[in-house]
Amino acid sequence: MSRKALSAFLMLCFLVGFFSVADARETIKLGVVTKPGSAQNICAEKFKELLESRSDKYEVKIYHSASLGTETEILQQIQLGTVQMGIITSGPFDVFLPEARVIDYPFLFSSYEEVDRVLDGEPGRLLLKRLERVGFKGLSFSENGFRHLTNNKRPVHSVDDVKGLKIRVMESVLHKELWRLLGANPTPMGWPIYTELQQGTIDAQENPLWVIWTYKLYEVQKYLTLTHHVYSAHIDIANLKWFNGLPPEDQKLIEECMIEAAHYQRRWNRQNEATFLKNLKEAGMIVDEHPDLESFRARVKGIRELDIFRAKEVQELLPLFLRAVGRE
Ligand code: EAX
Repeated sequence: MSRKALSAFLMLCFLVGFFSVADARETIKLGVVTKPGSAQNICAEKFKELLESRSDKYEVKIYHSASLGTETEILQQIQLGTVQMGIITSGPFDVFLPEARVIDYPFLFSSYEEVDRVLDGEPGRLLLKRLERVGFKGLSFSENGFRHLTNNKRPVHSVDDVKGLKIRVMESVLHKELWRLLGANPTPMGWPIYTELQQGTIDAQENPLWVIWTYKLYEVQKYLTLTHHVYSAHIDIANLKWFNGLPPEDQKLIEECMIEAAHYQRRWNRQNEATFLKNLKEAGMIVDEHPDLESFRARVKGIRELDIFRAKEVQELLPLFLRAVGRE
């Protein structure tokens, strides 16, 4: 090889090497159960955009539309470390960490301001920290929203109308107990559930308005009751071991990007809520906007006495959350 050819060859090797190093971003697998356009996905996409624009070290690959299974299954994969991150509804966390169910305590929050104050404050921080016990790094809370009841049997105005409804609930210990207390016949199932509703295996389900709209549940559910019975967060998490193995400045960046994405997504949820309700009415759902919530509250009053809330680790957090909303 002539000297000229050799130096051209070396230059080529250098350039190839340079570009492949510059392009070698580490892939972060991030799981959400929902499809594009959903609350979880809005947060995931924002996080991806922020992190990839602020660092050239990572590429975020979003696994969505149940491609990794149900939320419970995604949580298991994050725990194992085969998936690094996830944006997961708070409900199913209580199978992994009982105290996570304090967020979903029925009728806990009465406004979004209260939600932000508590989840962004000390109680929320403590709960995120507790997740480390089961192998998760808790980064932030984004939002599923206040949950409402839909069914295909009859208008539900007071709690007595719930009696005997076959309702799908999340794979959560609390949600199953809650609907049992309310008089329904609850079956825990992962997401999605359109087919089960369509085929009539179940009569009812409960979810925030965006879900009922985005997943076209109005096609298979006639009645909507604005029960606001549970505020549902997403907990935005990473595998703890993976996260702790990253350079500190990257940990900080990832956390910042997720917090920012979560705040962006909460705004999106709140800004669009009225439109979702309008759309659902226009789609023909029969909506009870002012149900007899007192009857619901009265029925679940004793929930605190159940073992699921008396467990020691739950008791360590519940009073804190109740106090934070002025309930004790
Ligand atoms: O976000 O399973 C559920 O009911 C969740 O709210 C669902 O993932 C939609």
